[in-house]
Amino acid sequence: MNAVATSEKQGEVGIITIDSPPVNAFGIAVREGLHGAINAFKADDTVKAIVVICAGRTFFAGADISEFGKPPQEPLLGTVFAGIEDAGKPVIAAIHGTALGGGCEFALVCNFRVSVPSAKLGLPEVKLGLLPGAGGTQRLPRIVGPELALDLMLSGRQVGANEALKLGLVDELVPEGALLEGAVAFANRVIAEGRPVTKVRDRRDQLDAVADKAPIFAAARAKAAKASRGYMAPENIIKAVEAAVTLPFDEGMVRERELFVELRDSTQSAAQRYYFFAERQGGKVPGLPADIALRNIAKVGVIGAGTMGGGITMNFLSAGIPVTLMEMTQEALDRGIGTIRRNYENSAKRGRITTDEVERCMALITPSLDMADLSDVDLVIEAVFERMDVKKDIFSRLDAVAKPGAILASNTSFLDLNEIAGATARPESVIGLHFFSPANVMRLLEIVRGEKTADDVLATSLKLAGKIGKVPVVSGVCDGFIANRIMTPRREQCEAVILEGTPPELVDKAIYGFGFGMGPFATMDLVGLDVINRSEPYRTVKQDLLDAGRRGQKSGAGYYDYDENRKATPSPLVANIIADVAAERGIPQSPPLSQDDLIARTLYPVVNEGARILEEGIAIRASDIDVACILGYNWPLYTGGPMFWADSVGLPKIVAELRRLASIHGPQFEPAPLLVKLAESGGSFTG
Ligand code: 3H9
Repeated sequence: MNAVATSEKQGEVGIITIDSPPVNAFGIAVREGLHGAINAFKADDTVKAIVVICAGRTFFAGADISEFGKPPQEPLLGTVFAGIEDAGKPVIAAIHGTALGGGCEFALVCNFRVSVPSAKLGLPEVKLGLLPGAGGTQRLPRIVGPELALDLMLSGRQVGANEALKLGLVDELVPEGALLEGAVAFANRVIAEGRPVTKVRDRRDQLDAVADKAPIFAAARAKAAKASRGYMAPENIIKAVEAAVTLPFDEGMVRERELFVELRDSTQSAAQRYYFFAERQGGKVPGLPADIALRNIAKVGVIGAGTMGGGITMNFLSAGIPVTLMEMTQEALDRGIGTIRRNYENSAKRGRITTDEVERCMALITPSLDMADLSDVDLVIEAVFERMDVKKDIFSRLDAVAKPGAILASNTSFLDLNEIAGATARPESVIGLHFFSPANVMRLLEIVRGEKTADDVLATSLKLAGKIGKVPVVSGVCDGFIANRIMTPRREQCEAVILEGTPPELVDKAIYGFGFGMGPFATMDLVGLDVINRSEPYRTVKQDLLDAGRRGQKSGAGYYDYDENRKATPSPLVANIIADVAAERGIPQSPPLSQDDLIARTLYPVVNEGARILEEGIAIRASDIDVACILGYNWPLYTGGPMFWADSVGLPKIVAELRRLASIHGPQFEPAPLLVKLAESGGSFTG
């Protein structure tokens, strides 16, 4: 026994309570405590059954993710679990909160599982680039069958207690708030009835239920290839479940271990584990007092009911916060509210929300054509076009009507927030809340801290982000803030290399191959060249394409030609346009770049920009940049984001390549001082 494990006896039932905040992860103290307590009850003949329960907000949240990569310490999880499985007396898991990963696997090792109705179980290891490595891949298929087990382990989704009961994952539900009493009563019944102490490992009924399992594995592979292209963990999970089906239990466990270790030691899993903590870091701002009094946000105003304003509004409605939605004309207001309704109704059609919830959300909107209606809201978010004069006008008028203490936020994606704040007499209450489109779906929220933004305004915004389900990243004021700024060099370099002789389809292939969902040219065609074109002081390919009526997929042609099924093929006409533009601008031609050279050319400058963003103090930490790129630009998560990726590539290699590029293409490639310093001192961005 130790500080985290306490034991007591109620009659013939031994109760072990684990209390290791915040989430009862299986760190060394928990493993030692649990192992010792189980052994003590095993040796105690007066104890006929054992209940394991957790204190605090949740059942075991799985292995301690921060311990991966450190030397293993006995007792290992496998040792603890073996002790439970061989206890020789019934062990009952009493579940509340979430039983995740190793926590769920622990429950599967126990002979019985009881839970409160609000509890959830799941094996989310796939999200950490791992597989359930404490017997989960062998035991879960023995309870729910290989098909559902694959679904649960490949998606990492959680199963509610009611569904778990139906699946046989849980044996009994006990009333909310009475878990211990319910579990002890259950244990007493098991003792009284002399129920056989069966072990999940000894079951084969669910494994043998379907004779031909090949189609199940083929379907899982096909789905994983699409849904998780580039990720290693899904294939190893599938292999482990194949082992569960074909091998005796002990051999299956050996196979699971091999497959687990391969993942655990991979850069991918290191990246995904890093990302787990990175997301949770974003909300932490050094110097912000933990006990700072927050402003109360009970009612919100949104100015602009276009795509952005509408999406922003939905976040608050879904969280039950009323919104006054303001527009210039009745027509724009009606259109915006119509779109919001349609979006909710589509969610209802897909079964994500009920029709009652649609109406509940819609009833929270107060439409308005008059800024004076914003006088009673606690936070206003402006989401109108990106023009400084328009924004300044709105903020000065807003300043006149908003109540004292109201937070005035702009959704600007690149304008100077300090200048906007300067249009008010309360710059301390002005902040940037930069949502990404579609704002009701994308999880990233860049919180832009102006020169004068008050601490309580920042702290309130961080808290609010959590309330509306966003992952916050704090940015200083600069052109493009973190995500848009850091990704600009990728766009610029992709556009540059096609003028030097690498065709767009090769660039797209390289970027897609790196793990992005789409290459930049295919993306521009999807979004519409007219939407993203900007005027430049020189002739551009994009402008020529637009002049030729090639607006992208919607016009049947852009950087590619499209057939009636929107299948893209490279276009000779585009090749000619590119050659013309290059000739007119006197750009020297070279042979097409290789995949590796394309990645270095287009993504090392992103890393370099990240270094500058850190140097300037725009981002608090490198991991915030990674979160912004992964959530804002779909940067492949399994690389950990640009800064983690840079560390895994090796900073000296990146510096050398940037210097080589600078010698050919000019000083914009010169490595940032911070990057050089880290490379020369053996340092890293994220270590
Ligand atoms: C595994 O089990 C492998 C096995 O199959 C095989 C082994 C051989 N470890 O999310 P929150 C921290 S892999 C360490 O904000 P919530 C977290 O960083 C594991 N730390 O709370 C945060 O710290 P801080 C499989 C952990 O209420 C604090 O706890 N399990 C762990 O919103 C609060 O977290 C998983 O993948 C951990 N396992 O959500 C489950 N979990 O306060 C991962 C959390 O310093 N965890 N922390 O920022 C979760 O999904 C959520 O944390 C949970 C609570 C739903 C439990």
